[in-house]
Amino acid sequence: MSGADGGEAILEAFRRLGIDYVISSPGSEWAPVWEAFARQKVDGLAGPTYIDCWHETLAVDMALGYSRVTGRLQAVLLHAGAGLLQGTVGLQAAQQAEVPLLVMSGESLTYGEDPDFDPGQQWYSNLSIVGGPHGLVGPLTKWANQATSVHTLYGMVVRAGEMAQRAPFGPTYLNVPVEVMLAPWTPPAKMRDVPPAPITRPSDADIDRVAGLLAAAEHPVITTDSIGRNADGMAALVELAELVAAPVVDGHSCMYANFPKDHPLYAGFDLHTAAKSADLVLLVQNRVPWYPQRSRPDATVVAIDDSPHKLFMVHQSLQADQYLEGDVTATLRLLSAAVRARNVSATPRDERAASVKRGHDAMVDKLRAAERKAASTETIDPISLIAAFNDVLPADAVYVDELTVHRNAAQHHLNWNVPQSYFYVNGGLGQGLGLALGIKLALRDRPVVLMIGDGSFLYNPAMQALGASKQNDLPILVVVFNNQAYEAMRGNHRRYYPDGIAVKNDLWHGVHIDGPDYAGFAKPFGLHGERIENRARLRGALADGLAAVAGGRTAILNVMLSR
Ligand SMILES: Cc1ncc(C[n+]2csc(CCOP(=O)(O)OP(=O)(O)O)c2C)c(N)n1
Ligand SMILES: [Mg+2]
Repeated sequence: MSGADGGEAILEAFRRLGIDYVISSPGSEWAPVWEAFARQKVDGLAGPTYIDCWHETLAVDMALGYSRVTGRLQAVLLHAGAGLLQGTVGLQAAQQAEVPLLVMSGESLTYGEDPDFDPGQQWYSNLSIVGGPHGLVGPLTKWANQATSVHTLYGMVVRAGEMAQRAPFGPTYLNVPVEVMLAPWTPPAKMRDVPPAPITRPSDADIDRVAGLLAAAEHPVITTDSIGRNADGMAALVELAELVAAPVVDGHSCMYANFPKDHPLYAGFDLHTAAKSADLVLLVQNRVPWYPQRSRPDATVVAIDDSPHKLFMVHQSLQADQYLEGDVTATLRLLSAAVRARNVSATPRDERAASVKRGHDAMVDKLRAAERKAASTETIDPISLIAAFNDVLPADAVYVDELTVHRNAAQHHLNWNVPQSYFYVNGGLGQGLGLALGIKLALRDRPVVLMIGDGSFLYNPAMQALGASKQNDLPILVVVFNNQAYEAMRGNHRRYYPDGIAVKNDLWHGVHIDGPDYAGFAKPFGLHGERIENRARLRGALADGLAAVAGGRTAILNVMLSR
């Protein structure tokens, strides 16, 4: 590799880390990496694909979406401090979703004082950050630092990537000075392909102790927020739940399709009721089981997580009696094997399964009754919209959820039954479009539906995302749940001031949105758009949108809701 410099060191590190995509919202510091990408192409080398985005939020969120599906590390290149700051909402979302991500941006060390090198006067006049850009993102990352020299650069990129992929999973950040990237680089004599992070697991003794609790429990309950983060997490949870006939409840901060909705052991979202008579509760990757925290039932509580105490939370009250720490899917498989070895007696288990099924059937009857009621008007109730998804979209559709007041209805009524069919958009508003595009990048054969509030849509870099959808051939179905308001703000105002002046006089602040024609944004990009006001048109409009997506064009459906 004669003539190689720090840019080549970075790309070689990405190759060795097995990174698929380098997603960037560009800045002038990246010329050395672009040079290395040009060399990769000219020399016909295998390596990551480079994607340019028109906004940093979008770049981080696309990488985040891809990693939330694949669990695999991707790289994001942003610009200096300013671009990094635009990406920080996505960075916080990655931290909270515990997704491995390697984010980098640059600075200059010489500011024009080196007579032999002009980095560009912008670094001197505008771009410097006192303390370095890594100082901006310390609290949002697992590790943030400056690359100290071209000699350490390759190793630091590899290490930052390796760290991001170990529990607690999360983003790491490297500030790479321009001078470091431009310096000649001699590759180390030995370079290795980075092995995947090992699967960690609890001890046999700990597994056996919890298997004993499960075998002896009369009313075990399982609750999870995000076992669906692991591609085979759902199957592992089904196996264990069936072995002990435990109802499975989605937690307050349900982020994924964790358990098939049509499974007779699926018990909805009400942990408080489900756990009332429980003698054993398994928290399976559930970081916020009790709210309020005093609602913890009088049961033995076992927390199962790769890192139960979340470093990014200010307060967390698991109140666990026992812990199983390590890879959660592996732990569930080990638990299943240990329970099976104990020969749980069939009679109480089968009676319990029948009782849980009765509860499940009653819950489903209630949901269908609510859907029939919602279908009694000409206007579109949000429940009717979700019921229409269930009717029109295929079973493998992937739902991405950036809803607020309608999230409850979506989570209850959507029929997700296969892994990776639901992704909650965590972090601040404005991440949904990028996340959905990144998910589509990873799941090209499945239809991806973004459910998004009208207010949330306006927080997104929408133009930039529609451009990225077109440029990268990532067609998605965007459905705007349009209630012409930040309705959540009104709800909260009412909760704090139920008899207040605003309620009495119907005088609201922070609520009204005089929004644009959301479907109209499709036109400049040659995409599909429709505004839907009538329930009778709903299924047809969804089918047309889906057909546009199948034909390679993103569709925006602006659905006017009655509430
Ligand atoms: C970045 C960011 N800014 C502000 C908020 C506060 N916030 C939460 S919900 C919401 C309103 C969202 O409006 P919309 O998507 O229309 O949902 P609706 O309230 O109508 O259900 C706002 C402003 C936020 N969550 N994130
Ligand atoms: Mg709204």
